[in-house]
Amino acid sequence: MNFSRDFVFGTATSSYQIEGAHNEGGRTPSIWDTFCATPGKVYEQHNGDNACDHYHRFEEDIQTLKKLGVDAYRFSIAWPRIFPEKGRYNPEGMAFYKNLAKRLREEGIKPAVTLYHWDLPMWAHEEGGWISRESVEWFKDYARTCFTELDSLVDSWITHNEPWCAGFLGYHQGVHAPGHTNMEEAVKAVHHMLLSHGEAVSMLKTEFSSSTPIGITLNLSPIYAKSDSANDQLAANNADGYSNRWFLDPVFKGTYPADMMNLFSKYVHSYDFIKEGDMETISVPCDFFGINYYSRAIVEFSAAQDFMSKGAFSDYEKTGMGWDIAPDEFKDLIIRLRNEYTDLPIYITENGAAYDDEVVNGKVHDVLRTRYIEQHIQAVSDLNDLGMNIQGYYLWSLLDNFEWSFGYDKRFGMIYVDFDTQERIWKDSAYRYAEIIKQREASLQIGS
Ligand code: GBH
Repeated sequence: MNFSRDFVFGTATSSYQIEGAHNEGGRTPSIWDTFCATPGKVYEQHNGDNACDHYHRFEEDIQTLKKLGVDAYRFSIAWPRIFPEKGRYNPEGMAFYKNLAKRLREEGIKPAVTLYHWDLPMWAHEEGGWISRESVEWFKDYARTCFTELDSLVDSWITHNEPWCAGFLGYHQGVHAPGHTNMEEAVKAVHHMLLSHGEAVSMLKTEFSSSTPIGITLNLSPIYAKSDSANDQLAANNADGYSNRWFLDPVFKGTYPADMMNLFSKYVHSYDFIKEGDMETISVPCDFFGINYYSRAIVEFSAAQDFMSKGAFSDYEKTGMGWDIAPDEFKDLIIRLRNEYTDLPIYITENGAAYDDEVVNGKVHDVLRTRYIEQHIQAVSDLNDLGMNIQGYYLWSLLDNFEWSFGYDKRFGMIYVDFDTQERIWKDSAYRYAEIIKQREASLQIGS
């Protein structure tokens, strides 16, 4: 592996997944609190009420980050801590993030801050949520407050995390909050999320004249057809449209893909929610591009599955989520993005794997996760050797945490969390990650 000194090694979390303290500091519920309380939505009806109790233990967690030797820490802000009610700013909620960012900086760790990692305030949902175009205005108010209070303490801003999940899993597949199953709503929700992204980017640059880098994070998955048959090829094209192009095209080309607009029009009765100027707003230039990569997919044709396409059998080794381990396909993905979409610096803002970890004599030998991480960091190094300009890698995740609809059943952390005692235990992967970060410095000293 070969990384320059200014390559950023980091790790990532999100507010609802780790903070807990759901009713402290003036926080009101988000759509995830409500979704968790709805029977049948989340594994064993788990919720983020306490999660990793990071809200109270952030000092300890910062010490862990320091021991790991990471350059940067990616976390998200809980919107309902900042605006617990419509139009009411809550400085106490902001104080938590100000202090967190300040303490990170004092320890030499760069804060990379995501504005929206899925915890929409319930008040906003009750007023129509992302389906309403007004959400763009609510998000702008929220972003403006965050920029005002935090811009001087933050090293990079990410507007949205994975609008595919927030939009399509939340409003179309119904497996994420708010649990709707309406494609027309989902397409509108995505549009408003993307608009709010563009508006926030422009705001930071014009209203604030800030030079803090800002971008968006998309979850992208390379998709392959099961066979050469025209039907399977079509299925792959459609799945790619639904998962990837529906986001890449507007952000980088200022258009939605025409073939997908056509397919979606079976459900979307009118596209008149796309107003003049919207596509220019969405495609405003950013400073970097964030990518979350976990897996690839293979699809086959099925008339019933429509544009979602049917997942096909794959003989690849899987993680504990059942997702294919595919570092080579990760390389295909990045090369394609360079060829078809953008020259912006890329950050891998998430990559990692869940496994059923076991604590034995106070240790966690997570051999498979360690290998997954090594393979993907090696892929980043290979990609940079090809000139792909990836400037950072954030491991998902620092801690085992609330894995959305899987509750605490799936562990993504490099640090094990005992959710009864809140004890944190370093897994082997954490030691290995710290070593990789350190080795970079050692090898560079020899080389330079
Ligand atoms: C991210 O979502 C989230 O940002 C984060 O909050 C979460 O904890 C983390 O990942 C782990 O899940 O088609 O079967 O091959 C990732 C969401 C994961 C969605 C991979 C699409 C495709 C799996 N994506 N998934 S498959």
